[in-house]
Formats: sequence, structure tokens, C-alpha cells
Amino acid sequence: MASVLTAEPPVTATVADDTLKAKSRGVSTLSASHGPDTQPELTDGFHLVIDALKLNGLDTIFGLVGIPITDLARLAQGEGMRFIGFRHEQNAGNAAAIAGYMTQKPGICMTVSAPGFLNGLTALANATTNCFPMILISGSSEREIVDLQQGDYEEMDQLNAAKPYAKAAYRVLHAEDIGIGIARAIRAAVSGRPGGVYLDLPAKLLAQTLDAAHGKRSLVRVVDAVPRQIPAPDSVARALELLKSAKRPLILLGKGAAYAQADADIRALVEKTGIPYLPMSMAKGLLPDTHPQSASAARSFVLAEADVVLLIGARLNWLLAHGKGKTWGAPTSKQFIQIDISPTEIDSNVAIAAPVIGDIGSCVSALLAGIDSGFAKPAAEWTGAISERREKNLAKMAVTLAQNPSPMNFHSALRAIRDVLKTRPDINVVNEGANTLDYARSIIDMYEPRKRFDSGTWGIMGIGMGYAVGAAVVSGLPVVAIEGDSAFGFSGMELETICRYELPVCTIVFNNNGVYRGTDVNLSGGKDVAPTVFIKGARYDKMIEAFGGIGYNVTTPAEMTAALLEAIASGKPTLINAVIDEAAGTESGRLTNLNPQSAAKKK
Ligand code: ADP
Ligand code: TPW
Repeated sequence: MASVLTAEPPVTATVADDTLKAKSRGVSTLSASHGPDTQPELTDGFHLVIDALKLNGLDTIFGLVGIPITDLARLAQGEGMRFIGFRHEQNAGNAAAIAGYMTQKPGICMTVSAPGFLNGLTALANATTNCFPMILISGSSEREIVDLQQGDYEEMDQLNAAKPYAKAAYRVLHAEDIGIGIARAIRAAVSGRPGGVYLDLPAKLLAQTLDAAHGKRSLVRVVDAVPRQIPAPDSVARALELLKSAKRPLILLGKGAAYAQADADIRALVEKTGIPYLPMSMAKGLLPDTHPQSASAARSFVLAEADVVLLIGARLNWLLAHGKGKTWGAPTSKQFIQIDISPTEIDSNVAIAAPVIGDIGSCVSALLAGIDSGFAKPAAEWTGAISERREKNLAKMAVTLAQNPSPMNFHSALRAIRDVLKTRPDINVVNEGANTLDYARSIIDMYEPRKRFDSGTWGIMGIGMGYAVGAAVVSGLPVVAIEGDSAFGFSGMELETICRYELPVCTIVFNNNGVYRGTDVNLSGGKDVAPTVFIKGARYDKMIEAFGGIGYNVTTPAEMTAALLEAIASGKPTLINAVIDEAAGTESGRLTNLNPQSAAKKK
């Protein structure tokens, strides 16, 4: 807004004007246009940030501009970096986070100060919670004014606000420290347990000038940013001994296992041991979901019955019932082996008999080395019982999936999507919602690692379009985002971003007229609709048409199949408004146990 822009301190704009004229010569420099030719070449904070990122192979920024980030973004683009501009910082942050997860390099998100920073902070906190490496870089206003709370433009003590929600938070005050600041941010984001890092760059810093040669020397190329962390041999021996003693062993793969990119060794461990495995939602595809050892379709059975569980990059948090209780077959207790890079994860919920601390690649390969010919595969009694359950459950599910109710329900719509996606295992799948998330997770098979991105550890809504953009930009491959209509609403404006960058993203909105369902009524009988209810019959497909994308409105599985095939083949931004029975699904999806009020109502 013009009034906001004119309220900016003029100093940044003046120096930035100079920087924009600067020509890149190795380290990007300012031409000393105001002095004689003999003056040393200068660089400034803007250029040093860009140079430091590029030096470390970070070539994409997800962000939203405003002073002083506008100049930084413009210059970065001018110097060959990709700047993907969003409509809301949270979505830019989510794109950066998923880029980090996919690549093991920190995703970069850039925002303006105070409100822009806070909008990005949700994504940073979500990244930290999910163990995704990202760096949120925000411009900030003058320290002297912020610290005395004298009322600066977008005043906020951002560094302290970020600290509780980030793995680390740093501020750089001198241009010559930018190289070190970015090196520290990179290391903190990707080493050990990955997470979100906040980097505070005051506007004044970006405008500081420095002798170009000095500036170049101050940059740091981070060496061995993700160092291998080899497990202690005795911890490996202990784990092997326990695994060998198991009668009913189970391997549980979490998204840490997918992140680690140790795909071949993980597969070898599963296949060489013959142990049945369960993937957590984002570990689906690490081995194809159709793998004969997958116990997904017998999940409750194996969790309750296994006697030794090998956790690989999965935390025993709420998603795994904290490792105890009925889900895990209590009162009989089981023994856990846990591979994790973070020593304090061990014993966080239940006692872990055999912790193996290190990076998953090194730990799995050490275990593999100990699986010799003497290792007895699990007894047929165990694997047979699992197969029996699995076949029974799959047959039951097949009957449900084969139905064709009108209007469509979650199952019939997902059946159509499943059958299309089966033909394109390379496609990235983004998934959020309640019922849409729960059903899609179990119905849509994944065949390749790191292709499924969802609400994750927090069960957060709003990751949809940010993850979709990030996944499309990083992979260059199509994305299908399977979205509840409520979930979609949190980031829906990024359809414009998707269209602007012409990304091959097909968003499918499961439109059942509300949060969870569309059938709720106002208990007072008043005019307002119930808290969960949206406008009936909304046409989300029209939204994407506003930006030049292609919209489809589908009411049957056959129409869904045709639209999705066409959408994927087009490689264009598309949106399928899938009309779903508004009475289908349950409140909170499968989380009804966390919703006592509503559970009580149903009794
Ligand atoms: P899920 O939600 O799929 O169960 P979580 O996010 O709960 O997975 O767990 C991921 C775990 O993986 C975290 O405890 C994290 O410390 C661990 N982790 C992440 N990357 C690595 C790695 N490279 N090596 C070892 N452990 C890792
Ligand atoms: C940031 C609470 C959990 S699931 C959900 C909400 C609002 C949406 C469910 O409706 P939707 O799905 O998307 O239409 P479906 O398939 O059942 O029809 N705010 C945030 N995160 C969460 N998790 C919520 C609110 C919630």
C-alpha cells in the first residue's frame, strides 16, 4: 500500500537503488559510482546474503516482498536465484519447509518484519515440529527503536518471538558477519534433528557497505553440513540381539526414515529380515505400499500383537498412541528398538530397550551388516496371521470402494483418484483435511519415497497449496493435492501463485459443504448456519478460472477419472471441485477420541 511504503525509512531505498545498479563480479559488488575509479569496489548486505546463499547451493527463495525484502528479492532474481512470490507468508514458509524435507537442504523463506514474520512463524514452528529443515529470513526494524519500544514501522522483537518455535534463532548486526550467520543457520537447520531456524536481518544491516574483497573473504561455504553420525557398536549389538530374540517383530518406518534418503538400505533391511513393516503416512512409498511385507492393512493387529518393534525415524507421539495403552496391546508390554538422531527422543513416552543413536543411513547399514545368514526370519505363524488379517481387511475395503453411491462419497471419489495415480507413481501427493486425510492416507497407495506430504505431526490445516508449490518447484513433477474443502480454504489464494508460475498442480477439493461435513444445524434455530457449515454447492473450480487455470466440476467417479487424467496430461494448473455427499464422513475424521463432546453427542 502506498501509505505504508512512504512511511519507510528512506535510507534503505537509497542504498538499494545503488545496489540495483551494481554489476556482479564474482562476489556481487556495488560499483563505486559516487567516487573516482581508484576507490575500492564495495559490496553490501543485500549482495552478501545472496552470495552466501548461492555459495551454499541454495538457489530458491520462497517469500513475500515489502521493504527491505523487495530489493533483496529483486537482486536475488537478478543474480540468478529463483524467487517464488506468495500471497501469504505462511504458504511461502510451508513451501520452504517441504522443499527442505525433499532435498535435505534448508528451504529458504523470506518475509518482511513483524506481521510478515509472524505469518511465516507458523510455518517455521510447523517445520520444527515435523523435523523439516528450513530457514526463515525476515527483515526487521531498528534495534534501538524496537528495544526501547518507541514505535517503529512494523516494530517487533522478532528474535525473541521466534526462539520458542525454532530450533535456533540468530541475528546478524554487521555485514561482515552475514557469511557466518548464514553458515550457522544452515548447520542448525540440517544437522542432527533437522528443524526450522530463524535468521533476523535488520534493514540497516542489508544497507551496510563493505569492501568487496573483505566481503568475499567473509563468506563461508559450509563443509559437511549433514555429518554422518555413526552409532556406537554396542548399541547396534544390543539392538540386533533383541531383534533376533523377537517372536513377533515389527518395523515401523516414520518420515525421518524417508527424509534420511537411505532408501536402498531400508528396503534391504526389511527384505533381508523378512520382518513385516508399517509406514507412517509420510513414509508411505519408501517401499511400495503393495509390498508383500506391508502390514498397513493389518495395522491394529500388528501394533497390538508385536513383541519387539523397531522404530526407524518415528516418534512415539500421539500418532502412535504414545507407545502404550490398548493400541499397543496393553497390559502386555512390548520392547522397542529405536533408531533416531536425537538422543533425547529416547524414553520420551515409554522405556526404550535398545536405543540406536545416529543417522538413519549409518544405523540401518550397521544393523544390516549384523543380519547374517543365521538370522531367522519371523515364524510363519506371525506373518501368516498378518496376511490373513490383511487379506480380510482388503477384501472388506474393496467392497466399500466398489460402491457407487450418488452423490459420491469419500471412498468412491478416492477409488477413482487411486486408480489414476497408480499409473503415475512419480506424482507428488499433498493431502489435508479430516476425512479426506484419513481416507486418502489408507486408500491411495504410494510407490516411491518422499512423494506424500500431509498434515504431519501437528495435524495442521493449511499446508496444502504451500506444500504443492514447494513440491512442484523442487521436483519439476506434477502434484495432486487432495484437499478437504475447509483445509483448502486456509491457503486457497495461492491458486494465483500456482497459475502465475504455471505449475503442474492439480488441486482436488472434496466439497462436502463444510468442516468435516455439511449437515450440522444451528442449535439455537437462529439464522446463522452451524459453526461447521459452509455455503452449499460452492464452485471452487471457478476460483482457478479467475487466474487462467482450468476448472472441473465432477459429481461421479467416472467424471473424476476423466478430469484427473486430463488435468495431469495438460501439465497445467487445474482444480477439480469434487461434489461429495455432505452427510458422508465423521466429525474430526478418525480423531473422534480427541473430541469427547462430539463423541458423547453421538452415543
Ligand atoms: P512420523 O510422524 O512419520 O512418525 P516423526 O516426525 O514423528 O515421524 O519422527 C521423525 C524422527 O526422525 C524424529 O525423531 C527425528 O529426530 C528423526 N530423524 C530425522 N532425520 C533423521 C536422520 N537423518 N537420522 C536419524 N533420525 C532422524
Ligand atoms: C490450523 C482443526 C482439523 S480438520 C479441519 C479443521 C478445521 C478441517 C476439516 O474439514 P475438511 O475435511 O477440510 O473439509 P473433511 O475431509 O473432513 O471434509 N486450524 C488449523 N489446524 C487444524 N487442524 C484445525 C484448525 C481442523
